[in-house]
Amino acid sequence: MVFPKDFLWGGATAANQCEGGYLDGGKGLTIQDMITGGGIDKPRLFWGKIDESAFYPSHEAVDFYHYYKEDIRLFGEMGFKCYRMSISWARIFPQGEEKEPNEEGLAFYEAVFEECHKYGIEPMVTLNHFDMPWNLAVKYGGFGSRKVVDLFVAYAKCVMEHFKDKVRYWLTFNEINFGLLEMGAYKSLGFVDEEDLARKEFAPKDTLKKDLKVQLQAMHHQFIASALTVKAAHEINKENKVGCMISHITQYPLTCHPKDVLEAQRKDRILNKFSGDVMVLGGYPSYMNRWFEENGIILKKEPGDEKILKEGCVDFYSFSYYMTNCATVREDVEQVKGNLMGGARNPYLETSEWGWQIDSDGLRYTLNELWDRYHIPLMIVENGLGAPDKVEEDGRIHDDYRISYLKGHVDAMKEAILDGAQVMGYTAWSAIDVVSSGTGEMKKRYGFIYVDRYDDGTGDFHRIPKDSFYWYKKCIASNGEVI
Ligand code: BGP
Repeated sequence: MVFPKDFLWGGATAANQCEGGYLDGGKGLTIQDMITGGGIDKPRLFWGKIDESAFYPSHEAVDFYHYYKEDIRLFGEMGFKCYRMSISWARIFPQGEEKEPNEEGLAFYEAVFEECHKYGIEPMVTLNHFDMPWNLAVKYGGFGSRKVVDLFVAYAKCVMEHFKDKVRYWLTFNEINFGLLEMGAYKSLGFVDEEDLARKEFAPKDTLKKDLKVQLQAMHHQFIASALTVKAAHEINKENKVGCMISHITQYPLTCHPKDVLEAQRKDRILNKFSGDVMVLGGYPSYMNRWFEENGIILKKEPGDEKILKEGCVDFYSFSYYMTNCATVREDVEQVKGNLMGGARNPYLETSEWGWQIDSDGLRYTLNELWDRYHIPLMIVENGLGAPDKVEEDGRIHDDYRISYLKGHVDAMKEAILDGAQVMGYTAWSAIDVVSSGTGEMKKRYGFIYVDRYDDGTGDFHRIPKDSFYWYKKCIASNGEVI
């Protein structure tokens, strides 16, 4: 058997994309509650307040808030060993800065964890998956302010204490490297862009943000918040394991021209490796010095920050993996879209309907690279295919395209383990259909379970296991041997 016997097979979701119940149980507004649904060519709208006549996908999402028992039962039926989910900060501290937590919010997650344990499912909790309380974004400019570090750490400590007997695995920030990009400035760092507000459109580009100085300072605050959380997690329960979570968009040189090879290395360092190096190795890598200098970035650090980073190294490296991109110094090449950012088209790869390049071999390559670099357990906490599934006449969803995508990636993981990488788990994105993070659509489905919910707000939320549900069940039952 190639996969270790305690391998964490499962699926992932995020609170803002699945829960709904956006004001239920005393929850406060989050930055996600303020942007409307969109589509691949349809911008999402943003007024900085809620317009009752518009459709906001996070408000009801797929109503996990009320369906969690049924959903977790289905996860149990698939044989999940692990369910990666997130706690919504604003369910616990509605404005982000109360002195006491909201008991109803804690009770909701308590019930969710109990349900997981009933089926032998280990919860893995992301503390912040793109849904900062709206109040913190408006009042403090999100992580731009050092004050938000304290507020985040207070929240993290509160939930880690409260659930210390129920949760072993924690992730601090989802795709922390996203903060470098223009899109991530809002979702990850909590910056409200005056230009977006003025044109009433949430339309950030998938490029590096122009205001890198402010962004890097905010990311520094996140790194400090994350390191303090890791330290606290170990003090609260020495069995706790905390991971970083990086969106790893592996970069290949488009050609073997040495300039393209260097360009791929440059992009890989800035976009992928930088955040992981800080969180795993406990300090800023030297290759960033030059880039900081060239971009006029001088971080404001407090005395003791270096020590905090050193003492707050993560226990495992987790990442999302959807695709690879090509890097080149040439400008006249065809581009493709992507998860967080695009790149040059790879002529050897097919793309999904949303233009993301599918590359299972790239996962093997990435796992090997990461293992060689860090030598700590690796976990793929997101991987999957967004597709517009259809309920067929027989009432079922025949998503063989998704099965083939997942098969390829499970097989790649197996090869990487044989190559010598230590991989501790795999939670596919997504456990159940959820609202898409990028476009805010329901049409872009990833789940093993179909949800009757559509982009015009119709649907009765009933659940239907897809063909991939039964495929994954067999895969898990055989510990990855039958795929
Ligand atoms: C990652 C996010 C997820 C998820 C996924 C798929 O960046 O962590 O929240 O949604 O991408 O992206 P999308 O939903 O835009 O297709």
